[in-house]
Amino acid sequence: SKLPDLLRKAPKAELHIHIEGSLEPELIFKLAQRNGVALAYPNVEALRAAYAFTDLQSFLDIYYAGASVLLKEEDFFDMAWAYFERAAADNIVRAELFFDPQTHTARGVDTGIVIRGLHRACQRAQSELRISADLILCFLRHLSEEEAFATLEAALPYRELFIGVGLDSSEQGHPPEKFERVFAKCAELGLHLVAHAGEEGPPDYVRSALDVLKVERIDHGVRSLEDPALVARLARERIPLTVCPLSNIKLCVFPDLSHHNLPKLLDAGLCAMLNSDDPAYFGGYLNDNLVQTFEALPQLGARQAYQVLRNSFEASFVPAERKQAWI
Ligand code: ES4
Ligand code: ZN
Repeated sequence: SKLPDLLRKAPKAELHIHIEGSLEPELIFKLAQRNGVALAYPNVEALRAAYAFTDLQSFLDIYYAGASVLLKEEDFFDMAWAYFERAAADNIVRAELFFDPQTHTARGVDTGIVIRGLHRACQRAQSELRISADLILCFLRHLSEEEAFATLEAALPYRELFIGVGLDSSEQGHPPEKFERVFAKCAELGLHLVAHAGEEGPPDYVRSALDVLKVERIDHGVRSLEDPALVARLARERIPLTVCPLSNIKLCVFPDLSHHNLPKLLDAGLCAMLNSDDPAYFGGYLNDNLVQTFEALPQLGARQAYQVLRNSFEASFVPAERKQAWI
């Protein structure tokens, strides 16, 4: 079939990529050496062998450990630039990158170091690779709302260098309601709003992300299908779901790609598209997600391929004029 080739070559947008999750083991070891950081693993192979996850938390533990090598502005630049080179190879023309300041401030790395390094890589992606790129600051939901407010405060001198905020990390037991006030403040600041919901957590978390946090997109949202009234609403309001198939398999949300619910989400008329989430940890970048998912699910054909690519642009936070040119 020619579909995999079309998927690979088509222009596309990536809207759900944690830039710290693009840190490949080789770069982790290079940065550890450069910065004199000790790692709990003797080499790249041993680290990669530890990438066997049973759920979200088992992944997050090793993801935060990997990020411990990031100290200098140049480290953040190098990490993001490595992602953009991969993105260009996948014909990504628009990328919205999540980053987690609290993962770094906890180690004494200033928010300005993080944002400036990532922003320089975004600028170079535009000038050298013709990739339109922006940053979305994520609050860690296992921490308090007070800590989220402090994170926002520290980022405000760089307000023009990010376009929105998100909510990530451990979902279960940390409902969207916990962050109602800080998201209201972000809305006042004119920031775009998104949140992870319905990845491991229940459909009610998707509903409260919409009603309480007033987010414009839901990250993952695959468990929404357990609630038909919610699905009808997501379709009616055209709320985008940033779906990450390889992530869902690695974190045991579905047993394998042939059991993923993407065909049902699309049949329900939802604005779903594919994303890589944490490509260095989940075994593939965006084109790997697209090709493997379409190969594993015979219900997905050319119509659905066109739909998910189109949805990726429709759901992106680019000005309407430019969006029109892509769609
Ligand atoms: C994440 Cl897959 C996933 N879910 C929630 N938070 C995250 N942070 C990085 N990857
Ligand atoms: Zn994610």
